[in-house]
Formats: sequence, structure tokens, C-alpha cells
Amino acid sequence: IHEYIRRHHKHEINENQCTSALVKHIIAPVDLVYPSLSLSLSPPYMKALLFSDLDLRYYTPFNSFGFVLFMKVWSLVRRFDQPQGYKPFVSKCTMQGDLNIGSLRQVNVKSGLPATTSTERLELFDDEEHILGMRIVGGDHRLRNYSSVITVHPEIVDGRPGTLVIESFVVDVPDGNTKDETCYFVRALINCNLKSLAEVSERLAAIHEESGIVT
Ligand code: A8S
Repeated sequence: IHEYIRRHHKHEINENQCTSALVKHIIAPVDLVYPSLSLSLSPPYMKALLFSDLDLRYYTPFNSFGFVLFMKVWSLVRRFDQPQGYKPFVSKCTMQGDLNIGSLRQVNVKSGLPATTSTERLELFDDEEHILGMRIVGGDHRLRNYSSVITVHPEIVDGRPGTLVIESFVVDVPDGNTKDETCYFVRALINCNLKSLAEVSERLAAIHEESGIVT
């Protein structure tokens, strides 16, 4: 973990900023390529998927051959255009164009938070190494100069494939707040995101496992 943090989560910070990193272990594979739906998805599998209250739009990128499902931790994280696939506070996200470095997304957050919108730019994207970095460039909230990096790593938990997720951030401390308050606030939000990521991934993995399909 320390090695991963040293390698991917080093942030330059100045006097008036705070930084921190969070770690989450998920009992689901980083990469699971699901079988072709049309050929081999058994009825119980389909039923489990359809009757779970998971929103299938986010987990089923159908390809032109017909319905190869990719459900894995990284496939949720990499969708910079669809953070609502796992982030519980996001109500809507719009993005123009493809997933490229420099792409901007407009995020709306649910009511009850001290914010309504955020404009975020994709800064780092590595589909092989599983690294995604973003920077907040606008919006009506108090997180100025926020940038974050999330990395996804395979690990073995009790002899089974699992995933280690690390997310780190740096942000300005707003006027009228302390470093500790700022850090506490951001860590609480990221913690909710990572918890939700774990829940969604673990449920998808469980459905897959119950289906008995070997990939
Ligand atoms: C993320 C991380 C964070 C998002 C924060 C910290 C935010 O979307 C929320 C509340 C705010 O006050 C700021 O990766 C902002 O999503 C939930 C709107 C940016």
C-alpha cells in the first residue's frame, strides 16, 4: 500500500492546502469480463441481475457482438462520464465528447449538501494501470483547487481475487475553516463514495458467482 501511495498519490501542496489518502478493500475482482449475454447467460443469472435494484445502465456496456458484460471495480471507476454509477451524492452528470484527458464533466449533486454543481476535468487516465485523476475547475461549492487521484489494484483476500482502491486528494483550506475540518469533510465524502463502490461491486460479483459461470 505504501508503495502504491508513493508511486501514484504524491501531491504537491502549499501552505494553505490539505491532503490525505483513503484505502478501501473490496471483495470483488478488479477485472472480470463477463460472458456473452446472448450465448451463455443462464436464466437465473439474468433474473438475479434484473431483479436486483442495481441500475444496469451503468454496468452493462454492450458491444457490437451482442452483449458482453463488463462488471468489475475498474469498470465503475473508469466511467468519468457516469460517476453516478457508484457515487451516492451525484444526481446527474453531463459530459461532452469522449473520455480524454482534458474532458470536462458537469456534475449535479443531491440536495442537502453545501453545493449544487461542480465542473471537473479529467487529468489522468490509464486504462492499463487503473489510474484516474481529476481536478475541480468550477461549480458552486467550497472546494477550491481540489484534485484527486484514484487507483485500483488487484489483491488476494482469503485466496480469492479482491481489489484495493486508494484515493487521495489535495484541496485549498477555505477561509474560516481549519485544515482538520476541511480534511474531515472531504474524507467523509470520499469514504461514502468508496463504501458505495464496494457495495455495488460486491453485489455484482456475488450475482456472478451464484450464477456458477466460470470466466
Ligand atoms: C468526488 C469527491 C468529492 C466531491 C464533492 C470530494 C462534491 O461533489 C460534494 C459536495 C461538495 O460540497 C463539493 O470524487 C462537491 O466526488 C459531494 C460538489 C465537489
